[in-house]
Amino acid sequence: MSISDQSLFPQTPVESKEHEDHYNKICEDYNHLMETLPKGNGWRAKHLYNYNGFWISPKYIKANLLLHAYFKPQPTDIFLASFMKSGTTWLKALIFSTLTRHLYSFSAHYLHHHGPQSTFPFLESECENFPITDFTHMSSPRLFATHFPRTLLPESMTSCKFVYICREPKDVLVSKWVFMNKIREKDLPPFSFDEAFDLFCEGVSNYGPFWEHVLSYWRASLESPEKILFLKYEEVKRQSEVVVRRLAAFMGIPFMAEEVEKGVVENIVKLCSFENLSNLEVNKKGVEKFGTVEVENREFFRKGEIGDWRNYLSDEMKQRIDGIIDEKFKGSGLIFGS
Ligand code: PAP
Repeated sequence: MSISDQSLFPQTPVESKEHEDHYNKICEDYNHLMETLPKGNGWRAKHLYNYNGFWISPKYIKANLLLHAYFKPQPTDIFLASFMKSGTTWLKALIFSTLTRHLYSFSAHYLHHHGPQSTFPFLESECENFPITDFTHMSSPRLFATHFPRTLLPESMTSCKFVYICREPKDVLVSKWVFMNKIREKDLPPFSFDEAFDLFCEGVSNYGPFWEHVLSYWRASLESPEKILFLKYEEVKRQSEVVVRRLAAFMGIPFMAEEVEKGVVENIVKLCSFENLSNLEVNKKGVEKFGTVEVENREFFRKGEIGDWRNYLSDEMKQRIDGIIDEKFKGSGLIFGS
């Protein structure tokens, strides 16, 4: 199938001739665009395309065009942004349970029977349903997750609050390679760790380059710290309760002293821990659909550790990737522990 084939995206029914023309124009723009974009090796599918400096799948390039055309942010929206495999699932659970702490008891919690993925619509997949989907049915504050880098988002979204989670790049690489192999298209040849490593170092992986993604939010967080809470996986791991309190304050719902005394923060941390979530039936057996791609919930819970890269990277590989990361982040003020 040609990449510019419109059948890749179902014809979206639209309400009026004007809307239809608008939607068709976006499809046409997309088709023209795809003929011009540089191509690189894909991790899940055969190719990724370089769109405004980032390696994105065709489907999500179209999603990005639709996002720009149709998405209407509300001032109270909260976005969770991340480079893939940086701790998104964990943060979904933490943010959701912090926000809804007055709705659920910890003994009969929503997350006991629903995967964390279900708490945040994934913007890229949802965009496939524009202009039918408009998210106006969602109650405020609406929660959305995205892997798009900051610079690919519509300007109108930048006035909303964002939580950004990043993670040590070698652990991201390993986690991403394992995950992509699980969901890799079946007709493609095996995808070795060596190949993934080289591509990652060249910046070629979904939503990469890693460093440009992280820096896009890091710079924005320095400019508007009240709008972007920039977190690291490693600090969430080491100081979970401190982070949960920061999250609550950032979202405008700080914990009251009585809540802290009653152990609410501690309970949220326990509920969302890797040990607890990964052992729930829903996360062992459940399946989540992202557009047309189905993923088993258990694939989002692998080890949940810091430093697993040591089991995959040689000394030489470590030095190469650390060298790239040091150079790319030089002068930014952002450091990753290793
Ligand atoms: P995504 O980009 O597909 O949404 P994301 O949730 O960001 O994935 O990352 C998955 C990683 O977070 C996995 O890391 P690993 O491969 O190194 O193990 C997963 O195990 C880890 N993870 C998921 N939930 C938790 C959690 N509650 N606590 C700590 N780590 C977690």
